[in-house]
Amino acid sequence: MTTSTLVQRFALTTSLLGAIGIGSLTLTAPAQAASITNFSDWNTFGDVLPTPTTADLSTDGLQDDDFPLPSGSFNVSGTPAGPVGTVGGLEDFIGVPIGSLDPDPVFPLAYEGSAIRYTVDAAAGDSFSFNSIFNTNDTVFSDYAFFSANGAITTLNTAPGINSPFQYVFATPGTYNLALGIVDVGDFNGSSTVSLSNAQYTSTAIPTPAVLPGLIGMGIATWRKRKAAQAENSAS
Ligand SMILES: [Ca+2]
Ligand SMILES: [Ca+2]
Repeated sequence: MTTSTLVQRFALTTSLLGAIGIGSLTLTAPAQAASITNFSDWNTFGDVLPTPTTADLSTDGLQDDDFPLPSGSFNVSGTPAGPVGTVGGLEDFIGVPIGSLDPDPVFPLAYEGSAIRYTVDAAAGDSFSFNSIFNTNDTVFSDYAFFSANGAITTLNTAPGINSPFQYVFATPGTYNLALGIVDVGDFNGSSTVSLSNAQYTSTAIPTPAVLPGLIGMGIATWRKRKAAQAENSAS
């Protein structure tokens, strides 16, 4: 295909999309998607350092819990990690029953942590994805980072230093309370961090390839009618 043919086809496609009124739809991202991918727009609990593109969280409670490193070595914000397993604690913040973050109902329990949360109205098939990197100096217990959607908690990759992608697909339409967090397990000591990045929201609201041919077919019909009308006007 020559460059000029390519340009002509692009011009025709743009014209057709404009004729059927979806040109702007394909070029403008939904406001909701822009917001959920900005970590600065998420609510925070405990030790969180959010930016528009990243969020760092830790289990550092600023209580000499980074031993053998100096106190506060893992803290990212100056605010201590918050309590787990109590009213007004981390479970209340992310909207799950107290005890939900404990690896075991008896032992070990989760002691403190940090999280961010965001509420989104999703359509079936929409997806939210991000990357996480977990790090820890805890050699006794296994602290962990997690993702939750309406109370369903999934543990993220806890292999230290590995940049891991994660994707959640919304199975049914509705309002979803999302949370990302990290907890100290077994005791308050041995700090851990998680770094989040690359948040993306894919919406099914944009016409899919399956329906585009039909829409373009409608556009061609409209375009031909206009051309015919123009030709008729020119002739008269
Ligand atoms: Ca701690
Ligand atoms: Ca720990």
